Amino acid sequence: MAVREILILPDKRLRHVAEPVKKIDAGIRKLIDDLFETMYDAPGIGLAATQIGVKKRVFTVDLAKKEEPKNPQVFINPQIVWSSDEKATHEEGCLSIPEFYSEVERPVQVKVKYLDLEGEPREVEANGLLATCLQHEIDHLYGILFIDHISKLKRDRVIKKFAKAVKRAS
Ligand code: GNR
Ligand code: NI
Repeated sequence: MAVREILILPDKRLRHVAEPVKKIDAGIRKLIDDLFETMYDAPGIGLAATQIGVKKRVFTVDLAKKEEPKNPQVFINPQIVWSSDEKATHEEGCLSIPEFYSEVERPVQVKVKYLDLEGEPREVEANGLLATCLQHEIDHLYGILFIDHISKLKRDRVIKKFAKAVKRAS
């Protein structure tokens, strides 16, 4: 297990599109271990392989609160197969855009098909925070960030701020 480096905006690799996992082998299991360790270390409630520079359709989630027992969940080759017409707005953040938070409107409910760690097909119907998180993580696998869902004015402002931070550091 290893804590991996989380890519930060404007890293271009955050815009890469991930490829489906063909076989759940030792390499994929190691990737999943690293995703969990990196996610818990951050800490965050979800982490997509894209965020550690791996172009594979995998992400981890744990929505358990600090005082609750851990609830590690892994989603391999996830796909949204249904989303509600009803939308809701929730505040989102992202480990790849540290300390920036904004309200995002998304479908309230989604149905997601995916493979579990054993390669078994599964389906989950989610609402609330899990629905938000699943959509946020699946977006990452397509190179989409939550700032792509906010106003252009706000998005340009945050992109500019992170671009400046890179210049100052070099
Ligand atoms: O830790 C995270 N919190 C969060 C809060 C609201 C909506 C989405 C998220 S996901 C984020 C971790 C992350 O960046 N996952 O990609
Ligand atoms: Ni994120």
